[in-house]
Amino acid sequence: MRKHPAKKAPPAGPKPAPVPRACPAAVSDDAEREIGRLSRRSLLRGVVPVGAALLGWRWLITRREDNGLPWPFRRALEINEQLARDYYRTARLSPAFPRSLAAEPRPNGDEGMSDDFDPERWMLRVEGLATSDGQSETPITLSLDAIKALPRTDVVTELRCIEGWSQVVHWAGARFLDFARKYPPATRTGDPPDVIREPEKLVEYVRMATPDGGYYVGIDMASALHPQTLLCYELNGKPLTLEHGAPLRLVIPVKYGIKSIKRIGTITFTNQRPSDYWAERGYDWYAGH
Ligand SMILES: Nc1nc2c(c(=O)[nH]1)N[C@H]1C(S)=C(S)[C@@H](COP(=O)(O)O)O[C@H]1N2
Ligand SMILES: [Mo]
Repeated sequence: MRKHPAKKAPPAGPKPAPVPRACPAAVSDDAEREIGRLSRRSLLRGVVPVGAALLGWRWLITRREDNGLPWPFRRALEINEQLARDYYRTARLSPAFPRSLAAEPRPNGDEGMSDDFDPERWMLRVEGLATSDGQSETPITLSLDAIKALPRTDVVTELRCIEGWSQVVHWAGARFLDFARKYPPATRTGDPPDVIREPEKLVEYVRMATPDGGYYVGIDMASALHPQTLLCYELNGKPLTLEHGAPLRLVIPVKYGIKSIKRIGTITFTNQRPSDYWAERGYDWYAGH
């Protein structure tokens, strides 16, 4: 055992005068208060949260089960999944702009927009819909009211033309996604369609053409179901005019303007990659940007 070094002897000589202390009793009271304050604080910082966490944990693990997990865990997984899906979708969102920047775009291109068109007699033809066994059935026709009955959605995005100009426009209409939920496409697999949970099972393409067949576009299903893709009937707060594609046009901000077909006559869900007016004239079929 090591010996402690011997204490130094106090220096010889007269005892130093005691250092004056301001009221010793007050000092120890202060110290006690400080200790009390610290332990109360450590109680709040340590014991209370730990206790709360334990209670919380007990609450969690004693919850009703949902698919083999206490429901709060199941909900957390579902929220995670939703976040992942939302992230996937929103990761590709086209930039949105303030409405104050929106203006009327130059009317551009009138292929397939013959003068003898009568908007009053217009009906939308839809082909390639699913039946309950996932196969396509006979075409249906829809009025504009059927499209307007779907939830109205606004987007303020840039219309970008391959000619080099672009314009911020405020469009309104039905999301193509909501249209496809109400009128589901046939599937490739023969399964019943589930547009939200199993879009990969749907046929791969959407074809749209003007009533006279003079202009037509092919769209991949993922871009058609993109949350900013609209079946549009309003431009900058007013009903679409004929030159901008009344009664119904496509607005697909993730692609160049060539794909935003005006005056849609027919929508076809199909597994054959559709021909495309501008792709046949040398432009990129996908036309994303
Ligand atoms: N039916 C039809 N839709 C069309 C076109 C066309 O020639 N015919 N041109 C496309 C092109 S190249 C562009 S840039 C946009 C322009 O839309 P806007 O005329 O409403 O500005 O429409 C697209 N949709
Ligand atoms: Mo364009």
